[in-house]
Amino acid sequence: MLTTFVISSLVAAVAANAQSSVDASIAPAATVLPADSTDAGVPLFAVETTQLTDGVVAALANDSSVADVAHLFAFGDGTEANATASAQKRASNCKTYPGDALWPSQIVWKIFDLLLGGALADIIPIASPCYPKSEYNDYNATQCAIVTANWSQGVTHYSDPGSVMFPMYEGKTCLPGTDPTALGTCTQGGYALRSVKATNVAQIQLAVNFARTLNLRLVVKNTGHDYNGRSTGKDALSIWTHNFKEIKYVAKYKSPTYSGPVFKVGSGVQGFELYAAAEKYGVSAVGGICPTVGIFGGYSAGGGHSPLMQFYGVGSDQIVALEVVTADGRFNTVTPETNSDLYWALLGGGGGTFGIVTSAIVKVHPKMPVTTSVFNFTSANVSTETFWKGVEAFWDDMPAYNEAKTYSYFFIANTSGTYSFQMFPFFATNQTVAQFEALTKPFFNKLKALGIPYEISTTYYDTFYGGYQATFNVIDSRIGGYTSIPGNRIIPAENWNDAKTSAATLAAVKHAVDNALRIGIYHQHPNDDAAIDNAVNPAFRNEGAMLIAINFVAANATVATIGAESLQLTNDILGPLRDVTPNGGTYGNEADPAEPDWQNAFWGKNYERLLRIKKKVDPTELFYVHHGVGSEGWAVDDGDRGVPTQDGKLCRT
Ligand SMILES: Cc1cc2nc3c(=O)[nH]c(=O)nc-3n(C[C@H](O)[C@H](O)[C@H](O)COP(=O)(O)OP(=O)(O)OC[C@H]3O[C@@H](n4cnc5c(N)ncnc54)[C@H](O)[C@@H]3O)c2cc1C
Ligand SMILES: *[C@@H]1O[C@H](CO)[C@@H](O)[C@H](O)[C@H]1NC(C)=O
Ligand SMILES: *[C@@H]1O[C@H](CO)[C@@H](O)[C@H](O)[C@H]1NC(C)=O
Ligand SMILES: *[C@@H]1O[C@H](CO)[C@@H](O)[C@H](O)[C@H]1NC(C)=O
Ligand SMILES: *[C@@H]1O[C@H](CO)[C@@H](O)[C@H](O)[C@H]1NC(C)=O
Ligand SMILES: *[C@@H]1O[C@H](CO)[C@@H](O)[C@H](O)[C@H]1NC(C)=O
Ligand SMILES: *[C@@H]1O[C@H](CO)[C@@H](O)[C@H](O)[C@H]1NC(C)=O
Ligand SMILES: *[C@@H]1O[C@H](CO)[C@@H](O)[C@H](O)[C@H]1NC(C)=O
Ligand SMILES: *[C@@H]1O[C@H](CO)[C@@H](O)[C@H](O)[C@H]1NC(C)=O
Ligand SMILES: CC(=O)N[C@H]1CO[C@H](CO)[C@@H](O)[C@@H]1O
Repeated sequence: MLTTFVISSLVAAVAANAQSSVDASIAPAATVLPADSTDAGVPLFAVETTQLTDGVVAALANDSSVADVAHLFAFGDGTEANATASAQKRASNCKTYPGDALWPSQIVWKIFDLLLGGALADIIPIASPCYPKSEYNDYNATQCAIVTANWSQGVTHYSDPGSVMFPMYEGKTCLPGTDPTALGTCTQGGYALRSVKATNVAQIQLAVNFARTLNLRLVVKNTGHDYNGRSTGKDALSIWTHNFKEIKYVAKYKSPTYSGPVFKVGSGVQGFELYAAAEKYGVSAVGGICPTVGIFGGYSAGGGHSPLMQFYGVGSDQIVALEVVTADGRFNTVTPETNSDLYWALLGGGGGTFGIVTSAIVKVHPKMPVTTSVFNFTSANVSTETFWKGVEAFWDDMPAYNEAKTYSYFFIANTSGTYSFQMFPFFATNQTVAQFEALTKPFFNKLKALGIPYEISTTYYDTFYGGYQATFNVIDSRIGGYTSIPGNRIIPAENWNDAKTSAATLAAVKHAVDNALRIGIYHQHPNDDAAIDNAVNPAFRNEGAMLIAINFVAANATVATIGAESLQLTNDILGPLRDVTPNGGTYGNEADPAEPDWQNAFWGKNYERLLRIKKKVDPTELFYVHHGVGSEGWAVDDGDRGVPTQDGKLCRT
């Protein structure tokens, strides 16, 4: 039986031994199962057949070179919640951190690595070569120049096991820059400590069991795109799913709930890979607008809006089955029939909360052509009032655009006193240029009548892929930036039902434009037929548009200023939008980290059931993410940074 005493005395005892006491011949703890040992309807990927089983764990206990630590890798049975709680003796209500009795010794980490087959790596902040003095002692001006020049590219961060794309929430440590005298400090900060660079399921299971037994902070990183620091955490063990890259096309999939073509997709697959595969197989697949966002990390787990949602529903709606490692370390097939609660929760309940997805089977759809259009106008040659009449003309026609199953993304900003409206792009799926022009004719006629000059460029593409490549694919995603904080609001279609509400809503939009750095708006509405009963924010189902507001924070802003800008975003910029959208909500994947009443804003009536499922499938509260389901009892103690960061211990409140 596992007791606190055994763990802590073991750790102490092993720590006292010499490094040479680790038997370097310890073999990876895994066995290979048949690919058809799943009832998802598509065989397991090869990387999924390599698993940890009861037999493998029992064999560890039998092997003298690892027997002492074998229990650290045992599957969960629900009793460890008590074991770990008492292990911490309630003196500290925190996860286990360096210096704590339960913290693994170097030797235990080494054995863990051997059992993983060498997949464990220290996480080193990628800009550390810019720092003449740091704990990493790896100053290298050449490498620093490369990292600094490439900092705003997604690949710089998603190809590293620890880096994340929004330093604000990691705690702004170890920022890049080629002038050493202008730099701050380079420490581990809110970056995780070590990463399991997973290339098979057994490694994920070992890491989950190890973290749960020792009460370590565990995080899951796919691309690092998350806006709220949810793929990083100070002194955490991180699991990196990036290498789960396989995509398999199945033309005739059949389950009790869905018959048709599907992809089985590894959880490391990113948008650009999914779209390229769809083009190759002559189908359409649902993903986000940013090419490097992952499909089955946060995106599909948290809703997932898409240019194709108007036809096929949001990202979560595509999922017909998943393979998932749960908090007990077990590998589960999750379908509407098997683990149905978990299936419901994983489709919209948020990433990093219910388990670690290794692959998903998703619906794919017929290939379709698209007409894209980019256009813009400004207040340079007209009055501010006239400019806003132009915006209003577009706003008023948004219900018609949704009706026509088109989608758009546009920005409104006040730059040095001049307002601009930039459409990038209007995405008219399955429409010819003539159809697009007929749809938007009333709007452009109004611009002409108002005397507002505009520029427009419209192009027809045979398939989604070409249209996507020319437009969304080239948007500057401002990756790596730490001078802005985002927030959003899902605006219900009902806000256009009467002229008064519609005008009040547009007034709140104008207020946001006048107070934020930049506003992005999507006209979007998911196909109602695609909606299945899942945990997706109910606000999406009634959606007419989504607004993203970005507030500016100077690079050298003090904590007090960051706090003030954060409050301004939450209250002054987003407050009026919340007030005019009582039946709206907030998209958790792109949210203000300080979103008030976030349970209701992200999940509405679904929250209660999500919390029940969370308590059942993760009784030890292994998985924590900021503002994730069941995160109420926890907080990161980072001192005050003005915004919530991951640069501190995670403790019960
Ligand atoms: C530039 C940009 C554009 C975007 N465009 C869109 C868009 O068009 N539509 C849209 O809906 N959203 C969009 N988003 C938001 C995006 O959906 C979220 O940032 C999403 O969480 C990213 O998921 P990821 O797996 O790539 O990132 P990560 O930061 O790696 O992970 C996000 C979350 O998922 C968890 N996670 C990762 N992998 C797994 C796994 N295998 N199993 C379980 N949990 C996991 C992580 O722990 C974390 O909590 C955009 C974001 C950015 C930065
Ligand atoms: C453990 O070792 C004993 C003795 O060698 C053996 O009989 C038994 O099968 C082993 N059990 C496992 C799970 O390997
Ligand atoms: C955990 O402890 C509580 C009270 O301390 C007890 O009621 C419960 O039965 C224990 N659960 C398990 C699974 O041991
Ligand atoms: C410095 O970085 C460059 C670029 O990565 C590399 O080629 C070089 O070997 C590095 N120098 C040292 C001393 O590590
Ligand atoms: C605005 O007016 C100026 C002249 O006043 C002209 O040069 C310019 O081209 C106009 N801009 C647009 C967008 O029409
Ligand atoms: C627009 O920007 C200018 C200059 O930055 C500023 O003076 C003005 O107040 C802004 N207008 C509004 C309505 O915020
Ligand atoms: C796309 O348009 C064609 C022709 O207008 C129509 O027949 C087809 O049903 C449309 N496809 C979808 C998925 O709506
Ligand atoms: C829109 O504005 C930019 C300048 O801000 C300009 O370069 C571009 O050509 C304009 N036209 C279109 C169709 O986007
Ligand atoms: C930030 O930098 C600007 C100049 O770029 C300077 O004017 C300002 O005083 C600085 N603020 C702080 C808090 O250091
Ligand atoms: C300036 C610089 O070093 N840029 C590099 C950015 O990364 C690309 C590869 O993605 C290199 O080719 C560039 O040299």
